[in-house]
Amino acid sequence: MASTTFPGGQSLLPDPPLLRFEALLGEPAAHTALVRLDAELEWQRPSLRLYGREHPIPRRQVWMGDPDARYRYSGRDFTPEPWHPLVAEIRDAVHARLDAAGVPATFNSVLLNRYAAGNERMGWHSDDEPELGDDPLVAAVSLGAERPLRFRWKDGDAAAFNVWLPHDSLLLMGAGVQRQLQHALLPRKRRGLRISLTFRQVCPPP
Ligand SMILES: O=C(O)CCC(=O)C(=O)O
Ligand SMILES: [Mn+2]
Repeated sequence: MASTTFPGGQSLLPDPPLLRFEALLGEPAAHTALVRLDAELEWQRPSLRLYGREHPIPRRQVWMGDPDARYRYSGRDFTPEPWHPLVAEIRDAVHARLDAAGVPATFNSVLLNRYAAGNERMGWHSDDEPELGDDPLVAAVSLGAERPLRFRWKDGDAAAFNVWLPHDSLLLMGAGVQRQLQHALLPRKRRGLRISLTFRQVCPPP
């Protein structure tokens, strides 16, 4: 896939914008973050109802954020856990990196995903829940094993493509990405632990 450089990052797609930044936290901070988030969060494996049957999700997760950032995800209501200080630090690093790149954003919540190995995954979806408003920005931080996030277009026949997410990288899915594309973290052989943090701005209910 063609890519151009961007202040402090790489533009992978101009429209809608997909930007990838590397070395968000630097080492050893990124490694420490992976180890501490793995150990210190209360990782959950909720079940989702599909065709009348309960299926535990094929990964673990934690929903975290400001108290009013309530969220419906795959048919369930999530009340956020209060900010873990390390996650708040990562959020601030995301804000600073995006500011420096001229794409300011503010996030009040984050879905953390923990994939123990390459068989754990997330299916095709868009982050387009009504609470996120029109054309939300979603910023995904990756720690641990490098895996590709696969994208496919909702309309037309342009080819699906992979965006590789190295340890300590940040992917900004800009305005229009959720409307025009779906993404999935497909299974991948021989991969170790990966934790992703997908930051969002939830609009509080009126
Ligand atoms: O783990 C990832 O990089 C993707 C996670 C994701 O798509 C989500 O949290 O909505
Ligand atoms: Mn997503």
